[in-house]
Amino acid sequence: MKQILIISNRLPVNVTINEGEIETVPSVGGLATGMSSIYKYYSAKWIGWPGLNESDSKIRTKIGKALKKHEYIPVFMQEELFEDFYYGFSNKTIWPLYHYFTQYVEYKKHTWEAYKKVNAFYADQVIENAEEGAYVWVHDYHLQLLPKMLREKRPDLIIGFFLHIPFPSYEVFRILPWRDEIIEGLLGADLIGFHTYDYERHFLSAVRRLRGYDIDFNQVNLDDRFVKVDAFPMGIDYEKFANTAMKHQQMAVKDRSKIQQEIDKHYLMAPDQKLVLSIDRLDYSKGIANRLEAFDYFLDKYPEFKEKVTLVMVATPSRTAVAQYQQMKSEVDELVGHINGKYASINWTPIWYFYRSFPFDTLIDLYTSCDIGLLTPIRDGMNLVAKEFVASKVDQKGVLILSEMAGAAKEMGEALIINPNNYEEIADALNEAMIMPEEEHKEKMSSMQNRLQRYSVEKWARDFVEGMENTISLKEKHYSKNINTAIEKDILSKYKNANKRLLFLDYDGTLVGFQKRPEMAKPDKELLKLLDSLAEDPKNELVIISGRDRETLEKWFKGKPYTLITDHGVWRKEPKEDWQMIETLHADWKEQLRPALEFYVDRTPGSILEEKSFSLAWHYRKVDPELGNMRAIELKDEFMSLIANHNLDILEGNKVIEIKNSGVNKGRAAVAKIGNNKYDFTVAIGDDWTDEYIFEEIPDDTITIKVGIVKTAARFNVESQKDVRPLLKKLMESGG
Ligand code: GDG
Repeated sequence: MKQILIISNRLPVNVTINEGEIETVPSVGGLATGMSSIYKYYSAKWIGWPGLNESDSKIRTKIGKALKKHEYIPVFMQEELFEDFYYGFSNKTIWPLYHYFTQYVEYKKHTWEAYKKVNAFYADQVIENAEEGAYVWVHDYHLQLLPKMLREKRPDLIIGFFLHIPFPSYEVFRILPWRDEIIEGLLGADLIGFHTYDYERHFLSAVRRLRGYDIDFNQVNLDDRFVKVDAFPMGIDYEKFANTAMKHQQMAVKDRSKIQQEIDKHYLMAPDQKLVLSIDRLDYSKGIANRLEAFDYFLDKYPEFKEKVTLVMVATPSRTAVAQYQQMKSEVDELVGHINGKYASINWTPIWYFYRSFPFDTLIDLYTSCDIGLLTPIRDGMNLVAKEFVASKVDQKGVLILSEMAGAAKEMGEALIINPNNYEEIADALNEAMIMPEEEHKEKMSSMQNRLQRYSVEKWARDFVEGMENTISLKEKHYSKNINTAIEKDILSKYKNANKRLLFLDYDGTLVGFQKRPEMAKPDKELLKLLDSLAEDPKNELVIISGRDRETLEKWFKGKPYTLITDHGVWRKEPKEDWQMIETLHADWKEQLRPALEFYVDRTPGSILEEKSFSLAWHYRKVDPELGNMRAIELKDEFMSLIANHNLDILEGNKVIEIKNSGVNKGRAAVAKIGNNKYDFTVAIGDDWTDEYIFEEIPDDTITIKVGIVKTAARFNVESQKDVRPLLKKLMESGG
């Protein structure tokens, strides 16, 4: 069985020390249920904080031993470090920022340092426990640096990361001083998962804008590997909620929980009253204050419901050490007091407010007994309470009112969806829920239940792990053409044994890396030396084949013993000879099209127009990546009709769009260069889309090599531009 390690800030277990004796009680939260569904296929271990920071090393060891039977590995931290990491950076920086509460975000260097330290600490624990090639699934915002830390030390691991909270839009994310480190940290993973497509979109946008990486649908192409990004909406343990709810409903009255008996009594006294339920951690993101204000507004706007409705509000204490949570607690206490004071009568209290946590069975009683679920988060990654409420409605009687800002709203379209800041809308939804006919309850509930039953937390976990597995086969597909030691050996021996060799080398992105401006990519000394030594071998003919103009290449390679093919195959220059035009071309069209391209340059900051003898090239490497891509599509679209009847082509390169005479391409130029000559070794190396013409048109026995791990007609790949020179060097050396 393959190993999987699950890493989260908190282990799913409660540890207590009673007179030196350790007691461990696993907590059966949603995540633990989801994970248990993959235990059948993997040998699993869970690494995380056990909920206490024991400093005595003997007791630590004892706790470690007690947890071992559950396959849990505790991470202990010094109290101060934990404070800065957990209450500090995680909950005073990331949490408010990702939930769009920018006014609460703290930017403290020492808490960031603690965050880094704790992530590194976790990395050590993972590395110590991970078998070769193990799967590692990292959870949530506390551990965003962990994927990169693991990747650096253990490239053999398959790493997945799932974020349980929203990923904010780029405009908000960019506020963070450590945004680049966080993005790079996450990109250490093979698979990154979010609850919704919106969060995925925001993340990809931040990746593109901050780091400039290329994105192909939901795949980030890094220099040497790629990262898959996808949406996996987390589900719940549906059967557990539905079955427990069913069991409770069939229970004899005397066996029911205390709270259920109280509710039963209440309904006996006020049979036409309805209960509205809300359950959340007391957190500013959950929109508790605005819910109360909207409830107040509802009672004002629809006075007919006075004495007919009660809001049952459960707020579970959370992060009580953080100032904003303390302030919010006072605010909520005050609001509840204010509303109850304003409307209460001898027979009616508008709000029953519980500031505490309840056992699971009580939770089910609340879900089944209350008529309306009212969940109004300002921002919420998913909101599982909404799903649990629906799953527990086994009689399909009940209405859910849900904020559009919760990830769950994306899947629960049958709920009454509201904007949590719009009291009018909330009040109207409450009215609608109060008077909704029961057939409609049933209709809405059953569609939501069907979906929740299908996409349970078990399915969610299996899907994510399957996503991780798929990255392996994807990698294999990509890397199958990668030049490994055996292939390299074969190429080198063919080179060695050949007497007449031809080498086609693309320039930008192959021999040199990309620069912000094209003229900055001059050949360096090391490159010239390498090319010279290759060209000096009398068995070799070296060809630089590029989309660049002939003036530039002539300047850079003046007097060199190589053939130059420029302008995508318009011109060729043999050593010591003059330039020759390979194809007969015309350039009168340039006058007509230039103004339209200049218009694009004016409207797209950072883009430039390059004029070549027989083509016009619009470069957008320095443009904001999203704008650049959008404009490129626009430009292609517009020019498609402009160039009709002109015998022209639009050529798309790496961050450049070129308009040129049709029929001219590097492939034709390469074939023309070969002519009737017989070579016993031909190699062509290129990174660009325009090099695909060479790969396609050149004779089949050519060793064609694509730079980068993308789809290609070439026979082989190397991972990045950095691999090209070492390969050429090896060729040169093997030539004797
Ligand atoms: C984060 C994201 C995302 C609550 N009170 C009691 C109690 N609960 C249980 C509920 C539910 C869970 O806690 C709360 O989950 P939520 O999803 O609603 O919210 P967060 O805690 O903020 O969770 C959130 C989630 O991660 C998963 O990815 O959905 O967006 O913020 O399961 O039942 N359980 C018991 N007593 C209580 O009083 N027993």
